Amino acid sequence: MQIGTLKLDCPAVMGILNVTPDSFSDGGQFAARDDALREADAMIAEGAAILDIGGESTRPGAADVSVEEELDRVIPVVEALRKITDAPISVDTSKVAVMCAAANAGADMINDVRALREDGALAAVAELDVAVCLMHMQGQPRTMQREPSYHDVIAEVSEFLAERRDRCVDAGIDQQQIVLDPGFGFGKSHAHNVELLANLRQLADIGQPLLVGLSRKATLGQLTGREIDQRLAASIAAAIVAVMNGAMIVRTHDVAETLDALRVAQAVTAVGIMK
Ligand code: 7PM
Repeated sequence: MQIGTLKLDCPAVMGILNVTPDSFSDGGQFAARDDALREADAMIAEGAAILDIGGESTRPGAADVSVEEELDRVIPVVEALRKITDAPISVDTSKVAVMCAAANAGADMINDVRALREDGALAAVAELDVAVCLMHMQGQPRTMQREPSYHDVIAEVSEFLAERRDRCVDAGIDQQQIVLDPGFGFGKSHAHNVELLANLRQLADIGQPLLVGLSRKATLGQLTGREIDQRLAASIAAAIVAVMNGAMIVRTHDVAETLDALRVAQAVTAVGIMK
């Protein structure tokens, strides 16, 4: 498995780069792009193995963003970043036009919280030379947290991800380019999230590398009683549980701290393998 220049031979950190109008300076489009590039540079310096660039259209509860708006936000950043770094770039989108433009601008992976279920997405990605992250989500972002419900959350998420993987392979996507993600917080109660984290190994057994996004999420707020900007320790603990249960990519806001923690887990795991 290889994503751009990233060999997934041990767990890696994915740095989250939001490019929304409100996440950066109000100095206009070019200033916002410069802010994003500075932030990206800092995350690479801290050891991010891959960056995930998102135009916010897929965030829980977020209003829909038009194709034009998402293209305007994301593509200039991908282009500029590609000029200054070999670091693998992932683009968080469900829109076919953004997937194509991102790949043309040099993106290495499409991170789709809808797992290529939009019309034309499977066929489009099959034509592009990119990896893909397929995430599980129950319902749609605006309403998915109202009443998440499962008979057996592990079995249902597992079946969904294996089925989407198979559909991708049938559509002509290289199996070596497919990453799976349980989608923590996407149509899941607190109890569902904890059950998934505890049983992540079953999802790893599907046979594709697993990506997990737990950084600062509400479930960690529930466990600790802490606000979003006070969830670093909980995020790191969750990341370690995830990699000890087979996760290969940890999506995080806090690259340096998460990488330190992963190095400790990696050292212990490496000794375990030698026995
Ligand atoms: C508000 C709530 C803002 C939640 C942002 C979020 C994932 C993702 C996101 C994930 C993959 C966040 C989320 N989460 N993509 N995009 N996996 N593959 O916390 O868990 O960043 S958005």
